[in-house]
Amino acid sequence: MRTIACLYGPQPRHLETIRSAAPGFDIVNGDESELRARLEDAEIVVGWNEWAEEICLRPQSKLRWVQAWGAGVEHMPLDAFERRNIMLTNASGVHAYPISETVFGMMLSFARKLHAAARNQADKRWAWLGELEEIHGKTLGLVGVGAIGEEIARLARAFRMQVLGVRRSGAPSPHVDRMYDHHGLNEVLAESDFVVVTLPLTKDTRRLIDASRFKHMKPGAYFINIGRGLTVDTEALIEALRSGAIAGAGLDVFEQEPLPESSPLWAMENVIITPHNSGSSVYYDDRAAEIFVANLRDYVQGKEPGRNRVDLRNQY
Ligand code: OXD
Repeated sequence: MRTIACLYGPQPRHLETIRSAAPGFDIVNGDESELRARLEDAEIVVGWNEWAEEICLRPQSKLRWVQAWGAGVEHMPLDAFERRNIMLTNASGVHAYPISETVFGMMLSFARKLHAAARNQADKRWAWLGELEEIHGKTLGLVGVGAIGEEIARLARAFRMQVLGVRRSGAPSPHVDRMYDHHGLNEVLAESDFVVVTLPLTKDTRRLIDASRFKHMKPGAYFINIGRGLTVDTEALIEALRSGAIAGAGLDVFEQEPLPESSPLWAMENVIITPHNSGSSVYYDDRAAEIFVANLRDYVQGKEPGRNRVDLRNQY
């Protein structure tokens, strides 16, 4: 029997829609031992993890399509998928609302010093924080404009921000005032009051933001990373913060996660740290399931899944 294995633990309402989209498929979503026992037979796998990878890449595996439950696919065996002609789709787009809200939370905190007030509150300290900044009218530089960057740009309009963007294709986007390809990165860094990195991790983006990029940033600017920690040279970031070359950083992702206790970033007053949860949302599974079920309907009709196909060579 044709089998779908769900590694992410679907809720009953999602199981219902999966069943009605793929009549005749057997759906396995039990505990780990049941999944391990049935995974070799699965034609479709939803979600991914290390032990599933070992089983799914065995020679006898029937795997044809993986629907990843996250957006980043750098931890997946993309070369093996390509060799074995396995399709990969991801959950890109699901993060646009939650991550853009986190980004605005960080920008507003820095401008209005909410993070400093929260620290004072923890010490029951009533302390005047000086004249506060605004994000209104500031320049926002988005590095890696995909679904998340587009949503951040749309919201930035409400604050009358000027929005600059960088993306591989350089293709324009309705809410980005000026879009560049990667040749324009330094120009965007030099003009922006807030730089927001939403890059996936690929061979081209690994440590793209290094010491020389921080040198291009406008003095007094803020740096936010909600993409992948390995796109940034952490030592260079720490140095830019220590020297005052940049005013602060909002970080959801790190080269090493969890961020080690020994990291100097923890103690820096101009740093806001969140534990790689900016994409978290109570609506996450509903949105990801909607993408999967739309793809499943295509697949069952003998078509290729139409939403969020990952280009295995480009790694996103
Ligand atoms: C993802 C993430 O890749 O949240 O989905 O980091």
